[in-house]
Amino acid sequence: MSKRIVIDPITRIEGHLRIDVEVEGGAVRDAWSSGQMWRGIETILKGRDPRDAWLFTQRICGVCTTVHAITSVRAVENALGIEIPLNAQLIRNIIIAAHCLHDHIVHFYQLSALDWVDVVSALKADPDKTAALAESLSAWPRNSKHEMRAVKAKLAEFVERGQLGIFANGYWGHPAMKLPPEVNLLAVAHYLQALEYQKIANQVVTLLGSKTPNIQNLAVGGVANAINLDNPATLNMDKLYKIKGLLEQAAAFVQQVYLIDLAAVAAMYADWLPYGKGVTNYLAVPDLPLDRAGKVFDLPGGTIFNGDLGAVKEIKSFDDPYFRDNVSESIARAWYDGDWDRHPWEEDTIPRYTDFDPNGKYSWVKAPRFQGKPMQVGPLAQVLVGYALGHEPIKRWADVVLETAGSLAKAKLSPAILHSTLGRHAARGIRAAVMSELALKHWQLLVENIGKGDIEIFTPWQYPRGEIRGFGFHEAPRGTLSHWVVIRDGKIANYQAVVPSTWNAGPRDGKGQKGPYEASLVGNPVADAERPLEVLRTVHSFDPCLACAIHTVDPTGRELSRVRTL
Ligand code: NFE
Ligand code: MG
Repeated sequence: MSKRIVIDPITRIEGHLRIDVEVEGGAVRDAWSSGQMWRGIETILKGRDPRDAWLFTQRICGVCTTVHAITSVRAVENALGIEIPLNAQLIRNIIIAAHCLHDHIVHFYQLSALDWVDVVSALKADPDKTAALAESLSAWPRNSKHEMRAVKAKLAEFVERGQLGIFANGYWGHPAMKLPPEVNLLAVAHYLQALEYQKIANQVVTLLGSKTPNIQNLAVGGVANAINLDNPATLNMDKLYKIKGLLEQAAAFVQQVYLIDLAAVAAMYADWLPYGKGVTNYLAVPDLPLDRAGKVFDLPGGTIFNGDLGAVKEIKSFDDPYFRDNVSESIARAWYDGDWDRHPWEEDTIPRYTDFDPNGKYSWVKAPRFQGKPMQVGPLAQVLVGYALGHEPIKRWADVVLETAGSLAKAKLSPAILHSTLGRHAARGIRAAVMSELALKHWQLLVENIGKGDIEIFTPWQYPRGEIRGFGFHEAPRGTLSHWVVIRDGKIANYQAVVPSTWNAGPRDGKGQKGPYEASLVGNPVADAERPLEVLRTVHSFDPCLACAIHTVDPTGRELSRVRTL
Protein backbone atom coordinates (compact mmCIF):
# COMPACT_ATOMS: atom_id res chain seq x y z
CA MET A 1 0.00 0.00 0.00
CA SER A 2 1.30 3.43 -0.82
CA LYS A 3 1.54 6.23 1.70
CA ARG A 4 1.50 9.99 1.09
CA ILE A 5 4.05 12.08 3.00
CA VAL A 6 3.74 15.86 3.04
CA ILE A 7 6.83 17.80 4.11
CA ASP A 8 5.74 21.37 4.66
CA PRO A 9 7.83 23.33 5.07
CA ILE A 10 11.15 21.81 4.12
CA THR A 11 13.64 23.69 6.27
CA ARG A 12 17.31 24.69 6.06
CA ILE A 13 16.49 26.41 2.79
CA GLU A 14 15.53 29.95 1.82
CA GLY A 15 11.74 30.36 1.58
CA HIS A 16 8.80 28.03 1.87
CA LEU A 17 8.82 24.75 -0.09
CA ARG A 18 6.33 21.91 0.24
CA ILE A 19 7.19 18.45 -1.05
CA ASP A 20 4.59 15.69 -1.37
CA VAL A 21 5.82 12.17 -2.00
CA GLU A 22 3.98 8.89 -2.49
CA VAL A 23 6.00 6.12 -0.91
CA GLU A 24 5.59 2.42 -1.68
CA GLY A 25 7.83 -0.46 -0.63
CA GLY A 26 10.39 1.84 0.99
CA ALA A 27 10.88 4.07 -2.06
CA VAL A 28 9.32 7.16 -3.61
CA ARG A 29 6.85 6.37 -6.42
CA ASP A 30 5.67 9.89 -7.29
CA ALA A 31 6.45 13.45 -6.17
CA TRP A 32 5.13 17.04 -6.28
CA SER A 33 7.14 20.18 -5.62
CA SER A 34 5.18 23.25 -4.52
CA GLY A 35 6.25 26.82 -3.81
CA GLN A 36 4.04 28.05 -0.95
CA MET A 37 4.45 31.81 -1.14
CA TRP A 38 4.06 34.36 -3.85
CA ARG A 39 6.34 37.27 -4.62
CA GLY A 40 5.40 40.17 -6.88
CA ILE A 41 8.61 41.96 -7.80
CA GLU A 42 8.03 41.56 -11.54
CA THR A 43 4.69 43.35 -11.19
CA ILE A 44 6.16 46.12 -8.98
CA LEU A 45 8.68 46.95 -11.70
CA LYS A 46 6.14 47.87 -14.38
CA GLY A 47 6.26 51.57 -15.30
CA ARG A 48 9.58 52.22 -13.53
CA ASP A 49 12.88 53.48 -14.90
CA PRO A 50 14.99 50.47 -16.01
CA ARG A 51 18.04 52.09 -14.37
CA ASP A 52 16.44 51.31 -10.99
CA ALA A 53 15.41 47.71 -11.72
CA TRP A 54 18.60 46.16 -10.28
CA LEU A 55 17.90 47.76 -6.88
CA PHE A 56 14.40 46.26 -6.80
CA THR A 57 15.35 42.84 -8.15
CA GLN A 58 18.00 42.40 -5.44
CA ARG A 59 15.07 42.29 -3.02
CA ILE A 60 13.76 39.12 -4.69
CA CYS A 61 15.87 37.09 -2.31
CA GLY A 62 17.68 37.36 1.00
CA VAL A 63 20.39 34.95 -0.11
CA CYS A 64 21.38 35.89 -3.61
CA THR A 65 20.72 39.64 -3.79
CA THR A 66 23.91 40.30 -5.77
CA VAL A 67 23.04 37.93 -8.58
CA HIS A 68 19.77 39.69 -9.39
CA ALA A 69 21.58 43.05 -9.45
CA ILE A 70 24.16 41.76 -11.93
CA THR A 71 21.58 40.06 -14.15
CA SER A 72 19.32 43.11 -14.20
CA VAL A 73 21.99 45.56 -15.37
CA ARG A 74 23.07 43.02 -17.99
CA ALA A 75 19.48 42.78 -19.29
CA VAL A 76 19.10 46.55 -19.61
CA GLU A 77 22.55 46.90 -21.20
CA ASN A 78 21.57 44.19 -23.68
CA ALA A 79 18.40 46.11 -24.60
CA LEU A 80 20.45 49.29 -25.08
CA GLY A 81 23.11 47.43 -27.07
CA ILE A 82 25.99 48.90 -25.06
CA GLU A 83 29.34 47.51 -23.93
CA ILE A 84 30.82 48.32 -20.53
CA PRO A 85 34.45 49.16 -19.61
CA LEU A 86 36.80 46.26 -18.88
CA ASN A 87 37.36 47.46 -15.29
CA ALA A 88 33.60 47.33 -14.70
CA GLN A 89 33.40 43.82 -16.11
CA LEU A 90 36.27 42.59 -13.93
CA ILE A 91 34.98 44.28 -10.75
CA ARG A 92 31.60 42.62 -11.35
CA ASN A 93 33.36 39.29 -11.93
CA ILE A 94 35.28 39.45 -8.64
CA ILE A 95 32.00 40.20 -6.82
CA ILE A 96 30.34 37.26 -8.59
CA ALA A 97 33.17 34.89 -7.71
CA ALA A 98 33.39 36.01 -4.06
CA HIS A 99 29.63 35.78 -3.60
CA CYS A 100 29.69 32.30 -5.11
CA LEU A 101 32.44 31.15 -2.71
CA HIS A 102 30.45 32.42 0.28
CA ASP A 103 27.26 30.82 -1.01
CA HIS A 104 28.67 27.38 -1.89
CA ILE A 105 30.47 27.11 1.49
CA VAL A 106 27.25 27.98 3.37
CA HIS A 107 25.26 25.52 1.33
CA PHE A 108 27.50 22.54 1.96
CA TYR A 109 28.14 23.06 5.66
CA GLN A 110 25.22 25.04 7.10
CA LEU A 111 22.38 24.03 4.79
CA SER A 112 22.99 20.42 3.87
CA ALA A 113 25.85 18.68 5.73
CA LEU A 114 23.55 17.76 8.64
CA ASP A 115 21.59 15.50 6.27
CA TRP A 116 24.68 13.28 6.22
CA VAL A 117 26.51 14.09 9.45
CA ASP A 118 25.29 12.94 12.87
CA VAL A 119 26.36 15.67 15.30
CA VAL A 120 25.52 13.67 18.43
CA SER A 121 27.63 10.72 17.24
CA ALA A 122 30.64 13.07 17.15
CA LEU A 123 30.62 12.92 20.97
CA LYS A 124 31.82 9.31 20.74
CA ALA A 125 34.81 10.27 18.59
CA ASP A 126 38.45 10.05 19.58
CA PRO A 127 39.72 13.57 18.72
CA ASP A 128 43.30 12.41 18.24
CA LYS A 129 42.19 9.80 15.71
CA THR A 130 40.07 12.45 14.00
CA ALA A 131 43.12 14.68 13.64
CA ALA A 132 45.25 11.81 12.31
CA LEU A 133 42.61 10.99 9.68
CA ALA A 134 42.22 14.65 8.66
CA GLU A 135 45.96 15.18 8.40
CA SER A 136 46.26 12.12 6.14
CA LEU A 137 43.79 13.72 3.71
CA SER A 138 44.73 17.40 3.65
CA ALA A 139 47.46 19.93 4.47
CA TRP A 140 44.92 22.22 6.16
CA PRO A 141 46.63 23.64 9.26
CA ARG A 142 43.46 23.69 11.37
CA ASN A 143 43.04 19.90 11.60
CA SER A 144 45.24 19.45 14.67
CA LYS A 145 44.55 17.31 17.76
CA HIS A 146 44.27 20.52 19.72
CA GLU A 147 41.56 21.85 17.40
CA MET A 148 39.58 18.56 17.40
CA ARG A 149 39.76 18.23 21.22
CA ALA A 150 38.47 21.79 21.59
CA VAL A 151 35.54 21.17 19.21
CA LYS A 152 34.57 17.97 21.03
CA ALA A 153 34.70 19.76 24.40
CA LYS A 154 32.53 22.59 23.05
CA LEU A 155 29.99 20.13 21.65
CA ALA A 156 29.87 18.19 24.93
CA GLU A 157 29.21 21.46 26.75
CA PHE A 158 26.29 22.29 24.41
CA VAL A 159 24.73 18.86 24.98
CA GLU A 160 25.26 18.92 28.76
CA ARG A 161 23.52 22.28 29.09
CA GLY A 162 20.73 21.09 26.75
CA GLN A 163 21.68 23.91 24.40
CA LEU A 164 22.23 22.26 21.07
CA GLY A 165 21.06 25.51 19.47
CA ILE A 166 21.64 25.30 15.73
CA PHE A 167 22.06 21.55 16.09
CA ALA A 168 18.81 20.96 17.99
CA ASN A 169 16.43 19.52 15.38
CA GLY A 170 18.58 17.02 13.51
CA TYR A 171 17.93 13.43 12.54
CA TRP A 172 20.42 12.15 15.09
CA GLY A 173 20.56 8.37 15.25
CA HIS A 174 18.57 7.93 11.98
CA PRO A 175 19.31 4.57 10.29
CA ALA A 176 20.45 6.37 7.12
CA MET A 177 23.30 8.09 9.03
CA LYS A 178 26.42 6.08 8.31
CA LEU A 179 29.56 8.09 9.12
CA PRO A 180 31.91 6.87 11.86
CA PRO A 181 32.16 9.17 14.94
CA GLU A 182 35.60 10.53 13.92
CA VAL A 183 34.33 11.69 10.53
CA ASN A 184 31.29 13.25 12.21
CA LEU A 185 33.58 15.17 14.58
CA LEU A 186 35.72 16.37 11.69
CA ALA A 187 32.63 17.59 9.86
CA VAL A 188 31.43 19.46 12.98
CA ALA A 189 34.85 21.14 13.30
CA HIS A 190 34.67 22.24 9.67
CA TYR A 191 31.03 23.30 10.07
CA LEU A 192 32.22 25.81 12.68
CA GLN A 193 35.25 26.90 10.61
CA ALA A 194 33.03 27.33 7.54
CA LEU A 195 31.17 30.10 9.39
CA GLU A 196 34.44 32.07 9.43
CA TYR A 197 35.42 31.44 5.81
CA GLN A 198 32.03 32.21 4.28
CA LYS A 199 32.35 35.59 6.01
CA ILE A 200 35.84 36.12 4.64
CA ALA A 201 34.59 35.55 1.09
CA ASN A 202 31.64 37.85 1.66
CA GLN A 203 33.93 40.66 2.89
CA VAL A 204 35.18 40.94 -0.68
CA VAL A 205 31.61 41.55 -1.83
CA THR A 206 31.35 44.30 0.82
CA LEU A 207 34.64 45.93 -0.14
CA LEU A 208 33.71 46.17 -3.81
CA GLY A 209 29.93 46.40 -3.50
CA SER A 210 29.92 48.87 -0.55
CA LYS A 211 27.68 46.54 1.44
CA THR A 212 26.17 43.09 1.36
CA PRO A 213 23.48 41.86 1.18
CA ASN A 214 22.21 44.27 -1.50
CA ILE A 215 25.31 45.75 -3.15
CA GLN A 216 25.34 49.46 -4.03
CA ASN A 217 28.04 49.84 -6.66
CA LEU A 218 26.32 48.92 -9.93
CA ALA A 219 25.02 51.13 -12.70
CA VAL A 220 23.51 50.38 -16.08
CA GLY A 221 26.69 50.98 -18.11
CA GLY A 222 29.29 49.92 -15.54
CA VAL A 223 30.10 50.28 -11.85
CA ALA A 224 30.37 53.16 -9.39
CA ASN A 225 33.76 52.21 -7.92
CA ALA A 226 35.97 55.22 -8.68
CA ILE A 227 39.57 54.04 -9.23
CA ASN A 228 42.46 56.20 -8.01
CA LEU A 229 45.47 54.42 -6.58
CA ASP A 230 46.52 57.50 -4.56
CA ASN A 231 43.16 58.29 -2.99
CA PRO A 232 42.16 56.64 0.31
CA ALA A 233 38.44 57.06 -0.50
CA THR A 234 38.44 55.14 -3.80
CA LEU A 235 39.44 51.70 -5.04
CA ASN A 236 43.20 51.84 -4.39
CA MET A 237 46.15 49.47 -3.90
CA ASP A 238 45.44 49.08 -0.22
CA LYS A 239 41.88 47.86 -0.84
CA LEU A 240 42.93 45.72 -3.78
CA TYR A 241 45.55 43.91 -1.69
CA LYS A 242 43.08 43.43 1.13
CA ILE A 243 40.74 41.77 -1.40
CA LYS A 244 43.53 39.51 -2.64
CA GLY A 245 44.34 38.36 0.90
CA LEU A 246 40.71 37.51 1.59
CA LEU A 247 40.32 35.62 -1.69
CA GLU A 248 43.45 33.58 -0.89
CA GLN A 249 42.07 32.57 2.51
CA ALA A 250 38.73 31.54 1.00
CA ALA A 251 40.50 29.61 -1.77
CA ALA A 252 42.58 27.67 0.77
CA PHE A 253 39.44 26.65 2.70
CA VAL A 254 37.65 25.53 -0.46
CA GLN A 255 40.57 23.55 -1.84
CA GLN A 256 41.90 22.02 1.39
CA VAL A 257 38.71 21.53 3.41
CA TYR A 258 35.44 21.73 1.45
CA LEU A 259 36.62 19.64 -1.49
CA ILE A 260 38.18 16.96 0.72
CA ASP A 261 35.14 16.69 3.04
CA LEU A 262 32.97 16.32 -0.02
CA ALA A 263 35.07 13.47 -1.39
CA ALA A 264 34.99 11.78 2.05
CA VAL A 265 31.20 12.05 2.38
CA ALA A 266 30.68 10.80 -1.18
CA ALA A 267 33.02 7.85 -0.58
CA MET A 268 31.37 6.84 2.70
CA TYR A 269 27.88 7.10 1.24
CA ALA A 270 28.78 5.25 -1.97
CA ASP A 271 25.45 3.33 -1.65
CA TRP A 272 23.77 6.67 -2.44
CA LEU A 273 25.44 7.11 -5.83
CA PRO A 274 22.53 5.55 -7.79
CA TYR A 275 19.92 7.96 -6.36
CA GLY A 276 18.59 11.36 -7.30
CA LYS A 277 19.32 11.58 -11.01
CA GLY A 278 15.98 12.87 -12.31
CA VAL A 279 16.02 15.23 -15.28
CA THR A 280 19.23 14.75 -17.28
CA ASN A 281 18.70 17.73 -19.57
CA TYR A 282 21.12 20.40 -18.33
CA LEU A 283 21.41 24.15 -18.92
CA ALA A 284 24.24 26.47 -17.90
CA VAL A 285 25.18 29.91 -19.18
CA PRO A 286 28.71 31.25 -19.73
CA ASP A 287 29.97 33.74 -17.16
CA LEU A 288 32.96 35.75 -15.97
CA PRO A 289 33.32 37.72 -19.25
CA LEU A 290 36.87 38.65 -20.20
CA ASP A 291 35.96 41.41 -22.66
CA ARG A 292 33.72 44.47 -22.82
CA ALA A 293 31.03 42.93 -25.01
CA GLY A 294 30.54 39.55 -23.30
CA LYS A 295 31.76 37.30 -26.12
CA VAL A 296 34.69 35.60 -24.34
CA PHE A 297 34.20 33.92 -20.98
CA ASP A 298 36.10 32.06 -18.29
CA LEU A 299 33.16 29.83 -17.31
CA PRO A 300 31.43 27.70 -19.97
CA GLY A 301 27.74 27.52 -20.80
CA GLY A 302 25.57 25.30 -22.97
CA THR A 303 22.93 22.61 -23.07
CA ILE A 304 23.02 18.82 -22.71
CA PHE A 305 19.96 16.69 -23.46
CA ASN A 306 19.28 13.19 -22.08
CA GLY A 307 22.65 13.09 -20.37
CA ASP A 308 24.46 12.94 -23.75
CA LEU A 309 27.67 14.87 -23.10
CA GLY A 310 28.85 14.20 -26.68
CA ALA A 311 26.04 16.38 -28.07
CA VAL A 312 26.73 19.41 -25.86
CA LYS A 313 25.72 22.69 -27.54
CA GLU A 314 27.60 25.78 -26.42
CA ILE A 315 26.04 29.14 -25.47
CA LYS A 316 28.60 31.67 -26.61
CA SER A 317 27.72 35.30 -25.91
CA PHE A 318 25.51 37.71 -23.96
CA ASP A 319 23.55 38.04 -27.20
CA ASP A 320 23.32 34.35 -28.15
CA PRO A 321 20.06 33.68 -30.06
CA TYR A 322 20.19 29.99 -29.06
CA PHE A 323 19.48 31.05 -25.46
CA ARG A 324 17.30 34.06 -26.33
CA ASP A 325 14.87 32.16 -28.57
CA ASN A 326 14.45 28.89 -26.66
CA VAL A 327 13.37 29.84 -23.11
CA SER A 328 9.68 29.75 -22.14
CA GLU A 329 7.60 29.33 -18.96
CA SER A 330 4.47 27.21 -18.49
CA ILE A 331 1.74 28.08 -15.96
CA ALA A 332 -0.48 25.07 -16.76
CA ARG A 333 0.07 23.73 -13.20
CA ALA A 334 0.88 26.99 -11.37
CA TRP A 335 -1.43 29.43 -9.54
CA TYR A 336 -1.54 32.09 -12.27
CA ASP A 337 -4.30 33.16 -14.61
CA GLY A 338 -4.33 30.96 -17.73
CA ASP A 339 -2.60 27.81 -18.88
CA TRP A 340 -0.13 29.13 -21.42
CA ASP A 341 3.49 28.40 -22.23
CA ARG A 342 5.13 31.66 -23.33
CA HIS A 343 8.45 33.30 -24.07
CA PRO A 344 9.40 35.60 -21.11
CA TRP A 345 8.96 38.82 -23.14
CA GLU A 346 5.33 37.74 -23.83
CA GLU A 347 4.52 36.64 -20.25
CA ASP A 348 2.42 38.22 -17.53
CA THR A 349 2.24 37.47 -13.79
CA ILE A 350 -1.40 37.49 -12.63
CA PRO A 351 -1.83 35.49 -9.40
CA ARG A 352 -4.91 33.23 -9.10
CA TYR A 353 -4.78 30.89 -6.11
CA THR A 354 -6.82 27.72 -6.19
CA ASP A 355 -6.30 24.93 -3.68
CA PHE A 356 -3.45 22.40 -3.83
CA ASP A 357 -4.58 19.96 -6.49
CA PRO A 358 -2.02 17.30 -7.45
CA ASN A 359 -3.95 16.71 -10.69
CA GLY A 360 -4.33 20.44 -11.43
CA LYS A 361 -2.58 23.54 -10.15
CA TYR A 362 -0.40 23.15 -7.06
CA SER A 363 2.42 25.71 -6.89
CA TRP A 364 3.32 29.40 -7.09
CA VAL A 365 6.42 28.43 -9.07
CA LYS A 366 6.15 28.65 -12.85
CA ALA A 367 7.69 25.86 -14.95
CA PRO A 368 10.53 27.13 -17.17
CA ARG A 369 11.34 25.10 -20.28
CA PHE A 370 14.08 25.14 -22.94
CA GLN A 371 12.82 24.04 -26.35
CA GLY A 372 9.80 22.79 -24.40
CA LYS A 373 11.89 20.54 -22.15
CA PRO A 374 12.50 20.65 -18.39
CA MET A 375 16.18 21.40 -17.65
CA GLN A 376 18.25 20.84 -14.55
CA VAL A 377 20.34 23.91 -13.69
CA GLY A 378 23.03 24.49 -11.08
CA PRO A 379 26.70 23.66 -10.52
CA LEU A 380 26.18 20.15 -11.89
CA ALA A 381 24.93 21.56 -15.21
CA GLN A 382 27.93 23.88 -15.49
CA VAL A 383 30.41 21.16 -14.53
CA LEU A 384 28.95 18.67 -17.05
CA VAL A 385 28.89 21.29 -19.82
CA GLY A 386 32.47 22.25 -18.94
CA TYR A 387 33.56 18.61 -18.84
CA ALA A 388 31.95 17.98 -22.23
CA LEU A 389 33.60 21.08 -23.74
CA GLY A 390 37.03 20.20 -22.31
CA HIS A 391 37.18 23.21 -19.96
CA GLU A 392 40.58 22.73 -18.28
CA PRO A 393 39.98 23.91 -14.70
CA ILE A 394 36.63 22.09 -14.45
CA LYS A 395 38.16 18.87 -15.74
CA ARG A 396 41.16 19.15 -13.43
CA TRP A 397 39.09 19.79 -10.28
CA ALA A 398 36.49 17.18 -11.23
CA ASP A 399 39.30 14.65 -11.52
CA VAL A 400 40.63 15.64 -8.08
CA VAL A 401 37.23 14.94 -6.49
CA LEU A 402 36.62 11.70 -8.40
CA GLU A 403 40.11 10.40 -7.61
CA THR A 404 40.03 11.38 -3.91
CA ALA A 405 36.55 9.90 -3.40
CA GLY A 406 37.53 6.83 -5.47
CA SER A 407 40.64 6.13 -3.43
CA LEU A 408 38.68 6.43 -0.17
CA ALA A 409 35.88 4.20 -1.51
CA LYS A 410 38.41 1.82 -3.11
CA ALA A 411 36.56 2.07 -6.44
CA LYS A 412 37.10 3.76 -9.79
CA LEU A 413 34.59 6.59 -10.06
CA SER A 414 33.67 7.94 -13.50
CA PRO A 415 31.94 11.24 -14.31
CA ALA A 416 28.71 9.22 -14.90
CA ILE A 417 28.23 9.10 -11.09
CA LEU A 418 27.71 12.86 -11.16
CA HIS A 419 24.11 12.39 -12.43
CA SER A 420 22.92 11.96 -8.82
CA THR A 421 22.14 13.55 -5.45
CA LEU A 422 25.77 13.26 -4.36
CA GLY A 423 26.90 14.41 -7.81
CA ARG A 424 25.15 17.73 -7.28
CA HIS A 425 27.16 18.23 -4.08
CA ALA A 426 30.39 17.15 -5.78
CA ALA A 427 29.78 19.53 -8.67
CA ARG A 428 29.17 22.45 -6.30
CA GLY A 429 32.54 21.76 -4.66
CA ILE A 430 34.25 21.45 -8.05
CA ARG A 431 32.71 24.75 -9.14
CA ALA A 432 33.79 26.40 -5.87
CA ALA A 433 37.39 25.27 -6.47
CA VAL A 434 37.31 26.58 -10.06
CA MET A 435 35.85 29.88 -8.81
CA SER A 436 38.51 30.17 -6.10
CA GLU A 437 41.18 30.18 -8.83
CA LEU A 438 39.26 32.40 -11.23
CA ALA A 439 38.56 34.99 -8.53
CA LEU A 440 42.30 35.50 -8.14
CA LYS A 441 42.85 35.44 -11.91
CA HIS A 442 40.29 38.22 -12.40
CA TRP A 443 41.86 40.18 -9.53
CA GLN A 444 45.19 39.94 -11.40
CA LEU A 445 43.56 41.03 -14.68
CA LEU A 446 42.00 44.04 -12.95
CA VAL A 447 45.28 45.11 -11.35
CA GLU A 448 47.11 44.74 -14.67
CA ASN A 449 44.50 46.74 -16.52
CA ILE A 450 44.58 49.54 -13.95
CA GLY A 451 48.40 49.34 -14.15
CA LYS A 452 48.12 50.28 -17.84
CA GLY A 453 46.52 53.56 -16.79
CA ASP A 454 42.91 52.53 -17.58
CA ILE A 455 40.57 53.83 -14.86
CA GLU A 456 37.38 53.88 -16.92
CA ILE A 457 34.32 52.44 -15.09
CA PHE A 458 31.21 53.68 -16.94
CA THR A 459 29.87 53.88 -20.52
CA PRO A 460 27.45 56.83 -20.98
CA TRP A 461 24.23 56.06 -22.91
CA GLN A 462 20.71 57.36 -23.65
CA TYR A 463 17.32 55.69 -24.05
CA PRO A 464 16.11 55.51 -27.63
CA ARG A 465 12.46 56.41 -28.31
CA GLY A 466 10.01 53.55 -28.86
CA GLU A 467 10.33 49.91 -27.79
CA ILE A 468 13.50 47.92 -27.09
CA ARG A 469 13.89 44.44 -25.62
CA GLY A 470 16.74 42.88 -23.73
CA PHE A 471 17.80 39.82 -21.81
CA GLY A 472 20.63 39.28 -19.38
CA PHE A 473 21.91 36.08 -17.87
CA HIS A 474 24.25 35.04 -15.09
CA GLU A 475 25.32 31.65 -13.77
CA ALA A 476 24.27 32.20 -10.14
CA PRO A 477 25.21 29.77 -7.33
CA ARG A 478 21.98 27.79 -7.92
CA GLY A 479 22.31 27.93 -11.71
CA THR A 480 21.12 29.80 -14.75
CA LEU A 481 19.43 33.09 -13.91
CA SER A 482 17.93 35.30 -16.64
CA HIS A 483 16.07 38.60 -16.60
CA TRP A 484 13.96 39.74 -19.55
CA VAL A 485 12.92 43.34 -20.05
CA VAL A 486 10.69 45.23 -22.50
CA ILE A 487 11.32 49.00 -22.39
CA ARG A 488 8.93 51.53 -23.95
CA ASP A 489 10.03 55.18 -24.13
CA GLY A 490 12.42 54.71 -21.24
CA LYS A 491 9.95 52.88 -18.94
CA ILE A 492 9.60 49.18 -18.09
CA ALA A 493 6.65 47.70 -20.01
CA ASN A 494 7.36 44.11 -18.93
CA TYR A 495 9.94 42.48 -16.64
CA GLN A 496 10.35 38.77 -16.07
CA ALA A 497 12.90 36.90 -14.00
CA VAL A 498 13.46 33.23 -14.84
CA VAL A 499 15.38 31.98 -11.85
CA PRO A 500 17.53 28.92 -11.06
CA SER A 501 15.25 27.56 -8.36
CA THR A 502 12.30 28.09 -10.71
CA TRP A 503 13.96 25.81 -13.27
CA ASN A 504 14.61 23.15 -10.62
CA ALA A 505 11.61 23.51 -8.25
CA GLY A 506 9.01 24.11 -10.96
CA PRO A 507 5.92 21.92 -11.18
CA ARG A 508 4.73 19.79 -14.09
CA ASP A 509 3.97 21.62 -17.35
CA GLY A 510 1.04 21.40 -19.80
CA LYS A 511 2.45 18.14 -21.18
CA GLY A 512 2.73 16.60 -17.70
CA GLN A 513 6.54 16.65 -17.70
CA LYS A 514 7.85 16.74 -14.10
CA GLY A 515 10.28 19.40 -12.88
CA PRO A 516 13.80 18.41 -11.74
CA TYR A 517 13.05 18.17 -7.97
CA GLU A 518 10.04 15.97 -8.69
CA ALA A 519 11.83 13.70 -11.15
CA SER A 520 14.89 13.34 -8.91
CA LEU A 521 12.79 12.02 -5.99
CA VAL A 522 11.27 9.11 -7.88
CA GLY A 523 13.03 5.91 -6.76
CA ASN A 524 14.64 7.62 -3.75
CA PRO A 525 14.72 5.28 -0.70
CA VAL A 526 12.74 6.18 2.45
CA ALA A 527 13.61 4.00 5.48
CA ASP A 528 11.21 5.66 7.95
CA ALA A 529 8.12 7.44 6.57
CA GLU A 530 7.83 9.45 9.81
CA ARG A 531 11.36 10.83 9.37
CA PRO A 532 11.94 11.17 5.61
CA LEU A 533 15.58 12.22 5.83
CA GLU A 534 16.37 10.76 2.42
CA VAL A 535 13.86 13.07 0.72
CA LEU A 536 15.59 16.04 2.33
CA ARG A 537 18.93 14.80 1.09
CA THR A 538 17.86 14.87 -2.53
CA VAL A 539 15.93 18.15 -2.35
CA HIS A 540 18.71 19.91 -0.41
CA SER A 541 21.28 18.79 -2.99
CA PHE A 542 19.75 21.36 -5.38
CA ASP A 543 20.24 24.15 -2.79
CA PRO A 544 16.59 25.31 -2.98
CA CYS A 545 15.72 28.98 -2.79
CA LEU A 546 11.98 29.49 -2.91
CA ALA A 547 12.12 33.27 -2.46
CA CYS A 548 13.99 33.41 -5.74
CA ALA A 549 11.78 30.86 -7.44
CA ILE A 550 8.55 32.77 -6.84
CA HIS A 551 9.85 36.23 -6.53
CA THR A 552 5.50 39.20 -1.83
CA VAL A 553 4.59 37.13 0.78
CA ASP A 554 1.06 35.92 0.30
CA PRO A 555 -0.79 39.16 0.99
CA THR A 556 -3.71 37.46 2.76
CA GLY A 557 -1.46 35.79 5.33
CA ARG A 558 -3.37 32.59 4.60
CA GLU A 559 -2.76 29.80 7.08
CA LEU A 560 -1.38 26.54 5.78
CA SER A 561 -3.29 23.40 6.54
CA ARG A 562 -0.38 21.16 7.41
CA VAL A 563 2.91 22.27 8.84
CA ARG A 564 5.73 19.95 9.78
CA THR A 565 8.98 21.49 10.78
CA LEU A 566 11.86 19.10 10.38
NI1 NFE B 1 17.53 33.09 -3.71
FE1 NFE B 1 19.09 32.57 -6.34
C1 NFE B 1 20.72 31.88 -6.72
C2 NFE B 1 18.92 33.31 -7.93
S1 NFE B 1 18.02 31.01 -6.88
S2 NFE B 1 19.24 32.13 -4.11
O1 NFE B 1 21.73 31.41 -6.82
O2 NFE B 1 18.80 33.79 -8.85
O3 NFE B 1 17.39 30.09 -7.33
MG1 MG C 1 9.62 34.90 -12.86
